Amino acid sequence: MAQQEPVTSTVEDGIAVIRIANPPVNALSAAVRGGLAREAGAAAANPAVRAVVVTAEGRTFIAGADITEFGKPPVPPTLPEAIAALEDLSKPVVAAINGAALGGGLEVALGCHARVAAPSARLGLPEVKLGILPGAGGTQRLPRLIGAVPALKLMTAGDPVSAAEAKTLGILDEVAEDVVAAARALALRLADGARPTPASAAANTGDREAFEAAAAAMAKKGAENPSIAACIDAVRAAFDKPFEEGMAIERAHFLRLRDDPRSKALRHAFFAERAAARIPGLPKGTQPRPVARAAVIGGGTMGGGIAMSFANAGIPVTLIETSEENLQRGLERVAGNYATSVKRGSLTEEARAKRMGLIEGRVGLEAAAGADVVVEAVFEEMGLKKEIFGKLQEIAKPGAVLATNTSYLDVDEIAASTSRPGDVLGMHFFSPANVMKLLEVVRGAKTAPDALATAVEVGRKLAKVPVVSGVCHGFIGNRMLARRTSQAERLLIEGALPEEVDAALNAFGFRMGPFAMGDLAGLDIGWRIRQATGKKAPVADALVEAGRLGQKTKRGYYDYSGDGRTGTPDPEVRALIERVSAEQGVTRRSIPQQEILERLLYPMINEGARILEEGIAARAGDIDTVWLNGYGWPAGTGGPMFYADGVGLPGIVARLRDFAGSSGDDTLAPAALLVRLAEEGGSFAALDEKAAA
Ligand code: TC6
Repeated sequence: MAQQEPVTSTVEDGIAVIRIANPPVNALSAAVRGGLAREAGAAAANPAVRAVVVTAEGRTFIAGADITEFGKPPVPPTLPEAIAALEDLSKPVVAAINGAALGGGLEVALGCHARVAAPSARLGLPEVKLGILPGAGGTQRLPRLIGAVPALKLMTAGDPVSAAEAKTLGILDEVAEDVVAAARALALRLADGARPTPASAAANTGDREAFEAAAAAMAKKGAENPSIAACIDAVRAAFDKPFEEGMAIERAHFLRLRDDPRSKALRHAFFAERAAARIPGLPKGTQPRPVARAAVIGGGTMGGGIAMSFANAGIPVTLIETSEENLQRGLERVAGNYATSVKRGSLTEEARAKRMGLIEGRVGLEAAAGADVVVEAVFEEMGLKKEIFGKLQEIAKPGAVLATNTSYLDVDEIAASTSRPGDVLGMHFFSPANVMKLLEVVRGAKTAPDALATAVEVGRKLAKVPVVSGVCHGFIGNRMLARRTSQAERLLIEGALPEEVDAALNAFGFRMGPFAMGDLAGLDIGWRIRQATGKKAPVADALVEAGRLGQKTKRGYYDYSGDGRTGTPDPEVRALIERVSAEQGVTRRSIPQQEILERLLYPMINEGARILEEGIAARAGDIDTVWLNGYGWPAGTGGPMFYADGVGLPGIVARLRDFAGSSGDDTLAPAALLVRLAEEGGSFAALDEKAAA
């Protein structure tokens, strides 16, 4: 079947309206770029055309370059060429921005001679989030149009702004409900007057010193993030060089960054996150159940954070506790969190009042009766959870989704305590729940398809990144984390120190290593779980037994007696670790950083492979999405499974065999799937592609 032409134009009353229709988001594919250049040429050649309007169909104006084309052989025209075809027209060209104008989409608009946007439109240059920089003139036109400092801020933050903000910044000429009508009117006015100055020739770059100060303030970020450094360099050229030279500098940065492994990893993360939203095995036409109201059982830190997530999304929520006293404590914590946000300037007083108004506190489970989704967030105790779900079967209204926020307990066992297991599933939020993006949605053996679809949809409404997991101890994230935790403990016993282990992960890109993280979370959490499950971790147990619970007691793996938050290595801990090594009959040795890294990461990758072969996760990309959004895995390496492909699976298999052999720990032996992929020359990415086809 012939592909429908994605760019068309009609001429009416002297105006050519060029329309882009390339669903789902009007990305700038080769056909769109070619269509824009062709229609620009047609408008130039048609004497009946006095002015041009560029607009698009659907909710988006243009979401940017077609990211799926990166890494494939280039097809002309390039985007800068297509934009030049519009900008170079001697007739005025007005962008009618009907929805999001992102990346190359905003660059198309900047190549037009004027811009009108719908009030709901959002405009931004998110390229840094993909490890690149605006590569179609954004770094040259935007500074010339609105000033180098605001332009640099916009492109280095990567977050879009509203139409109203864009108008204030000077990106837009008008904001109007009927963008095409407003753009037509503006285009005619421009056709009657002098030719407007294109952004490439505008002279608003502004004060050089202010720019250098802004650039200096970003120097640290620039050192960590090559995209930011490139943005600074390219925008500087807007002061120093003619437009064409600036364009060449931008292009060189763009091509270099696009082909860098870091950008490939970030693009993988983008698509993996979107693929995770597709739930495999749902019957066709499964619709989520309507959700107008939520209830959260348990007003602790977690429950309060979950209630805030609902309120932040505009969903009324009942926070339920067992006593008036606990309820007040929970509500006060929530109120305190919001007050802090107002103080920091990240929340307006009006929004705070609205959100608090959506949270109703109640004592007693009966208050869950009106909710369409109930999230239980009480202690990790199976007996307690079963009791609550047993009661909920009577209290919750028919069709309500009954979710547990357990982080490792058996969701099927919880479901079995009700007469409606089809409504039961896990919604595993990450702490702090109002901030962290990840939501593991745990699909029980009896979870109804529409209950599952509801939980995923609710997750999206809460601005979370939902990933579906099957039932197993710890689900996707914590099950893999457990492998890292036990290796971290082993490394201490064999000869490493906490600061060496943490440093290896910091060097890899994690903000926090396992021990700094443990101290922050509280070492008693893991200790309690080990007590309940009969597991041992000699070093961690000894620390807890010595009253070293982490930051909250000012002592854990590190000493926090300074400011309470900065840990320093503690000779007492070293002595304690050396004592445990001696007790275990281990002769301590110095362990190189690379070995530490491999010991921490490869067993996690191995567990990820088992999670895949058991069908707990549907895709390797889902595992990456979990780690990128819930555990601070460094984005530039794409997540554990993507990283494993890059390292090479045969090498990982060989190392795991070494580890298993030298430790006698069978859990370190490579998973069958990992071995098979390594032997076949396969990869996790190829496995996902095959599954998607
Ligand atoms: C750039 O512009 C560089 C220019 C220089 C060139 C020289 N390409 O997010 P959703 C797909 S870099 C290809 O679920 P939403 C997406 O994969 C780019 N595909 O929808 C999904 O496909 P699926 C700078 C894309 O309504 C479908 O569209 N731009 C692209 O929640 C729906 O997406 C950006 O970084 C793309 N550019 O959000 C913007 N974008 O259904 C990236 C989306 O097969 N995009 N898809 O899974 C977004 O931020 C969001 O998609 C959105 C819409 C806000 C546009």
